[in-house]
Amino acid sequence: MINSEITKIVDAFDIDGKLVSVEANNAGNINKTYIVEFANNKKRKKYLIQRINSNVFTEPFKLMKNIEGVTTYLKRELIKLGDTTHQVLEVIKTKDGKSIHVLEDNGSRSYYRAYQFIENSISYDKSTDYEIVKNTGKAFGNFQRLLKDYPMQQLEETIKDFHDTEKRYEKFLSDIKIDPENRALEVSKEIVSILKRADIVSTIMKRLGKDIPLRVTHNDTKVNNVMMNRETGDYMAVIDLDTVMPGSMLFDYGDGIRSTASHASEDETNLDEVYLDFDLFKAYTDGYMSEMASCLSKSELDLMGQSIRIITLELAIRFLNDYINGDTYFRIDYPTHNLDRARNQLKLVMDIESKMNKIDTYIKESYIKYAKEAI
Ligand code: GN1
Ligand code: MG
Repeated sequence: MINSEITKIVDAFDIDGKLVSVEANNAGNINKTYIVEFANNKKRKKYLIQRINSNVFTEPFKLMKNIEGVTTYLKRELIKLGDTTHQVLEVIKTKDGKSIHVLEDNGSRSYYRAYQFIENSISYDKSTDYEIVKNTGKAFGNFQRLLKDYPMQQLEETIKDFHDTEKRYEKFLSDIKIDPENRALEVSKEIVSILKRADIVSTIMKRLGKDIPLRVTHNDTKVNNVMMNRETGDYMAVIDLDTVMPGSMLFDYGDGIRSTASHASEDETNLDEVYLDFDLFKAYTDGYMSEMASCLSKSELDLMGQSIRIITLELAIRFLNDYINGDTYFRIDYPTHNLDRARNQLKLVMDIESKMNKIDTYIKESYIKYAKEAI
C-alpha cells in the first residue's frame, strides 16, 4: 500500500517515472527512512526518502549544506584518484532545486530529503565476517583520509557539543538530580558504574584542538552506516553524513570498534554475550590503519585504545540519560530499551578495560605494519 502522504512527499523531488512501492526502513535511531521504487520506461530504480528528525537536527538546511559540500568534494576526490569501485552518497534535489522538501501541517513542519539508492549494496547491523569488518574500518579510514584537506571552517556544527564527553557527563549529573520520571533509584547501580569512570570523560576533550588535531570526522561510525557490495564484500559508500563536523578521529575510530567489534548487538540483554571480540577488533583496526596510518599524530595513536573505552562510556551515559529523561531522544521499541542499551554498553566498557593492554599492543603492531606499507 502506498499512502497518499508519502506519495505527495516523493512527488516534490526531481525523480522521473511512476512510484510503484514504498517500504519503511527501521535501521536508524534518529531519522525515519523509506525506500521507494520508481518505474520509468519499464526500468525500475530505487531511492531513499528520509524525514530528518528536527528535534535532534534543529537546522536541517545547514545540515544539508554540509552534506552537499562534503559529497561534492568526495566525488571530485574519487574522480581524481580514478576510483570507480567506490561511491559517494548522492543528494536528489526537489523540483524547485532545494535540498529539502518542507511539509507544513497544522503549523508543524516536517523536513524530507532524497538520496539515490546505492544499487547492489547492503548494510549490516552486525557482521562476524572479518573481511566485512575490515572493510568497514577501511571505509571510515578512507572517508577521513579523503577529507583531510577539506576546508573545515565551511562546516556547520549540526549538533552542538556532539561528542563532548565532558559536557555529556555534566548533563547526566544534573539530569539525575532532576530525575523527571523518578527512575534514578531503579538504576543506581548503573549510575554508580558511570560515576566511577568520571576521570576518563575529559581525556580527549581537554586536548582536542591542542595536541589532538581537529579533523573533518563522521561522528557516527556505526557498522550500518557503510553500504557494502553484496557480491564482493568491499565497501561501496559511507552514509549517514548528518554529523560530519570538525572533531577527533579518536571518536570515529573508537565508535567504529564499539559498534563493529562487540560480539553482540547494541541492545542484546544477555550480557554474557556482550564483549569485545578481539579478532573483529583486529580486523577493523587493520582496515582503518591501512588508510590512516600515515596520517596519524603520536597523540592520536597513543589514545586510540582509550578512545574505545571513552566512546563506549559516552554511549552508556547517553542511553541512560535518555532513559532517566523519559526516552525523548533515541527511538525505542519497548519501554526499557534505552536502559537495556545502557547496561549493554557498560558491560562492554568493563570488558574493554580488562583487555586494555592487549588492545594497545595490537594497535601499535597494526600501525607499524601499515605505516611501513605507506612509505
Ligand atoms: C544514533 O541514528 P543512528 O542509529 O545512525 C546516534 C549515534 C549513536 C547511535 C547508537 C545523531 O545513530 O550518535 O551512536 O544512534 N545519532 C545521533 O545506536 O545521535
Ligand atoms: Mg545510521
